[in-house]
Amino acid sequence: MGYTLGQKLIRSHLISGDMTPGSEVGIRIDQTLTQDATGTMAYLEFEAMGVPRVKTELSVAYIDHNTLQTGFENADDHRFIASCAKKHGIRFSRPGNGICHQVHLERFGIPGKTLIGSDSHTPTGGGIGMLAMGAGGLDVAVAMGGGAYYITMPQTVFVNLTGKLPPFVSAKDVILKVLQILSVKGGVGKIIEYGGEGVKTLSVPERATITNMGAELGATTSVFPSDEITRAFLKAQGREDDWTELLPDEDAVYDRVIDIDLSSLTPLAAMPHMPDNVMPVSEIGKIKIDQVCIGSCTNSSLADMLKVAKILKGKKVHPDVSLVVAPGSMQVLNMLAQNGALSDMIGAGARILEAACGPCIGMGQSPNSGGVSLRTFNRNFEGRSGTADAKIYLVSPETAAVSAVAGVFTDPTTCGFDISVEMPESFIINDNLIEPPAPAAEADGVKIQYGPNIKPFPVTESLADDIRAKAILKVGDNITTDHIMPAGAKILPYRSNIPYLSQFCFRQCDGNFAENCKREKAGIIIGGANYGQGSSREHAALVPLYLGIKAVITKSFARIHCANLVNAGIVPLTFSNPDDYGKITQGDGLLLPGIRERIKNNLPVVLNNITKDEEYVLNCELSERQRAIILDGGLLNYTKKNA
Ligand code: MIC
Ligand code: SF4
Repeated sequence: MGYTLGQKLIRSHLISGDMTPGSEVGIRIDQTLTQDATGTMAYLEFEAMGVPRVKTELSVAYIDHNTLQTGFENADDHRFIASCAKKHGIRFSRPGNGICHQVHLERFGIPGKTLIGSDSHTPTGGGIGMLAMGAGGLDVAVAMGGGAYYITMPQTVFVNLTGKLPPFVSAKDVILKVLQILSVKGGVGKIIEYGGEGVKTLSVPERATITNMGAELGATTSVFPSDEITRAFLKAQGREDDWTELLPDEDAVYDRVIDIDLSSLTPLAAMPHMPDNVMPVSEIGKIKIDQVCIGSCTNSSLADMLKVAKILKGKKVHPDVSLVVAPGSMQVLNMLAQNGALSDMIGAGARILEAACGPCIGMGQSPNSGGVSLRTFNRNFEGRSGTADAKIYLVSPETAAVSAVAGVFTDPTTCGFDISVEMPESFIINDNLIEPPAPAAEADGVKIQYGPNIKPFPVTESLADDIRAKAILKVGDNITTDHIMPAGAKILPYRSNIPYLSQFCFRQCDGNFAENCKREKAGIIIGGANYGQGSSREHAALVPLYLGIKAVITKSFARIHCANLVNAGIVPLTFSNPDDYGKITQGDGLLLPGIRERIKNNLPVVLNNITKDEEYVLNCELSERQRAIILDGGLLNYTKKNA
């Protein structure tokens, strides 16, 4: 029996475990990336581990999220990260150089290598055949220190692509189709592997759009084969030597096969407020729009931007629409400037932003009250844009640009514009915004620069014998980490200040959450299915930890968030009978008797509802390693103890 491509990549990096789906495997990590919103914490954790230099083949620290600099906080954090990078052997991608995933694909990604990043869209690298995964900051810190990264061995879904995309239908429509089929929880515990004849018709940026937004499926990662198209992309980046061919075995066995005929696809949109709430653009109707945002790690490649510029050339952005464009990297922006496409965008009335995440994470450009915003981004969770009642639709660059001119939601296949663009044979190679680390011999002399916004992270304690606390909060299905720990311009600058962040925790679900926690000093959260979907931010675990959350009991968890809870020493549990979820009311007094002994000895966990005088059986689906981490009170304690 042959191997899938994902299995081959895992096999070539396997450190521990057996590759049976569902069991834990430890993987050697070749490359890491961090971004600044999660990076400050990751480097504080790395510092706490006391490892002088990273042990990976390559580690890169990007600044791309917190670039607004409305106060000293961001700039201080940039300096802190820059000094850590210099000292510990990490490359530093300065603000303005672009979004981590776009830059990493252009300048550093290598087919066949493993990559983990403290950002959930790290699977973008799967577009060139990397095994690339999002992880919590602490997991990235451990990998930088030479430790393995642990995942539950995934199943594989094979997406068999045939045909060729029609004009005006794009890679974004492919991944929206997959989201429509699988939903935001359909990828949990799975690798989504793309193959079939249709793959040959997709360029690397198109593949990367698809693997990027595989994060919204909850998938462990997504991957494309590395072929001649990958080679041509790397050659254009001056990196042909980094190329190797990577294909699945011909007799590979997949757990599920999904057939998609690219030629049958039409433009799609994810309606407010979930990426899997997908409808054909042609059926949405001519809704009046207020804003269009083009960019983000999903759709900010040169190819995307050139198509947008071609649509805008010689036209005028509708007077009722604000169009903003954020190219994905310095390379993309520079090339747009050089070939005149930037002028076409500016001339039409586009507002050009720096190469960064920007509006995707609510860092500016919040829509007007109740505004309709079409975005080429990957997440449209309620409130994420910074305007609580805005309606965000996720679309392709083609749909976005055509609609910006029309002023109403428009199916681009009906516009009759010409969008044929020619891709250059080579890209501008200019790494002026990437700083190398100090040579090892000089590293000792580099001083880490801490700003006043950096506060120590919460102290964790080893697991108590029993947990007794109220059901401090009860929430429904598909709760995102944006619900748990919101981002946006007012909050994101405080990612290294957990006490300050804590006042915003769960604000959208229960405005009194933080106060209740402070009064009770301990709490248990009750959640529905796919709890913690979305980002990799470990703050969604560290802040609840700071507020005294001891356990989270749900119908099911999203992968990265569950790992972050374990790393923080918070016990993740699931209902053995999902109906028991309905029996608990917020405020009920709960007891997890003998939890320490039960976790230690891998015995069934029971939950006493003291208020209702009921008992429920819970699952604790943790590996032996994870149980040990929980007993020690989190990964940092565990790592120090076992170092
Ligand atoms: C996001 O898109 O939600 C983010 C901001 O990039 C996060 C990381 C973070 O919260 O810092 C992610 O996707 O992991
Ligand atoms: Fe940045 Fe948005 Fe991508 Fe997150 S999803 S890395 S905020 S561009």
